[in-house]
Amino acid sequence: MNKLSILTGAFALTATTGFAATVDFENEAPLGSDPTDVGTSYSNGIIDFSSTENMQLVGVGAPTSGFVPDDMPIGGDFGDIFLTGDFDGDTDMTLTFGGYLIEEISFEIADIDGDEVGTSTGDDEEFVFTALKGGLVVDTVTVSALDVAGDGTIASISFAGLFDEISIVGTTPDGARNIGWGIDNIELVTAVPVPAAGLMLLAGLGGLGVMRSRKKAS
Ligand SMILES: [Ca+2]
Ligand SMILES: [Ca+2]
Ligand SMILES: [Ca+2]
Ligand SMILES: [Ca+2]
Repeated sequence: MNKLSILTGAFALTATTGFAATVDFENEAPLGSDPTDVGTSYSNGIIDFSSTENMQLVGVGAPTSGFVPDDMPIGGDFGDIFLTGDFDGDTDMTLTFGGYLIEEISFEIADIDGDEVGTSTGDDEEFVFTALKGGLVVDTVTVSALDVAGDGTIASISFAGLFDEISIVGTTPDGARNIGWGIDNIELVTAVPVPAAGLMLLAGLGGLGVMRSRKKAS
């Protein structure tokens, strides 16, 4: 292992807490239409959302354009606006953070359901949430219609660690169901990487400070 790779490893492993941010899409009010198509890439705050399908900003309440029934989440507060895919077949969405490393994230997903919630059928939705760093998997959470109360209900997902991407993939076993869902209330804390050499320098400066104050006292 050369000097550079040792330093890189230390850089990746050491971090202090940065700033907190929330994205709840309420800054998009009033929507020109319900839904408002935002295409395959969309940014809000430091979060860049991308998908292979068109994404939509959706108004809570009728008309239904995110999930059935009537875009009304149960067990949480989506405010007036949330984000979703295009309600057509399987779904995917990727969140990246403008180059920031993330230390903590939580977000809410509505309507992971199926025809018969709690009963395994080909129509039960299954969502896999993955946190990645540099394209490598850090952690994975799977939530299916069998895990949550279903229709309209909100599931809270959270990750802690160091990562730079969140991937969301929703499928049904038979691939036949159009997946209705929504994401909202994304709260994150960024991380500030500190190289080990920087920490040693800080420790050294701290030591100097102690020596100085001792000198003063004598
Ligand atoms: Ca609506
Ligand atoms: Ca909202
Ligand atoms: Ca539903
Ligand atoms: Ca659904």
